[in-house]
Amino acid sequence: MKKIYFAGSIRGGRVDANLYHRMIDHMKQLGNTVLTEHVGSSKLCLHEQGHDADACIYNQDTAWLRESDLLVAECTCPSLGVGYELAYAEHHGKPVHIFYNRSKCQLSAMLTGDSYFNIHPYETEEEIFVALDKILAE
Ligand code: 6K6
Repeated sequence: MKKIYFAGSIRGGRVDANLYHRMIDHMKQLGNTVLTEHVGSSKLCLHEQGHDADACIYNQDTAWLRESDLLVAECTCPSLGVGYELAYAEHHGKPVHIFYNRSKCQLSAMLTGDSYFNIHPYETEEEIFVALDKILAE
């Protein structure tokens, strides 16, 4: 069973928050630990909270990234924080799986052009779950 860092947009916009929740639930149901369950929560505080509170978020999230076995990101809604986490995970040698809905967005060339990343374009939600089953069985 794996420790998964799930990355999804927070201050970048919460339009896909329910999808994040379903992806997190699916990975947990397979018996994995998702370190960042709050990313799928509807009750997150979205506002800047001052340097000290944001520093706590940064320190906790980067510690979880270093502790994780892999990173799974849903990138349809662009997010600076998620972009940072992807580069941080690459720097620390963590496997990175990036999902995006190809009918809703075009992924940044800084992601599609980086052969380190495993990129999973999808059109239906079912495709996400099939891919997650395969990734997490490895
Ligand atoms: C929790 C406690 C106080 O405030 C909060 C809410 N904020 C965040 N909590 C935890 N992780 C966060 C928070 N804001 C951003 N992140 C991390 O950055 C998450 O791991 C997301 O994957 C990513 C989202 O970045 P933005 O730029 O869209 O916010």
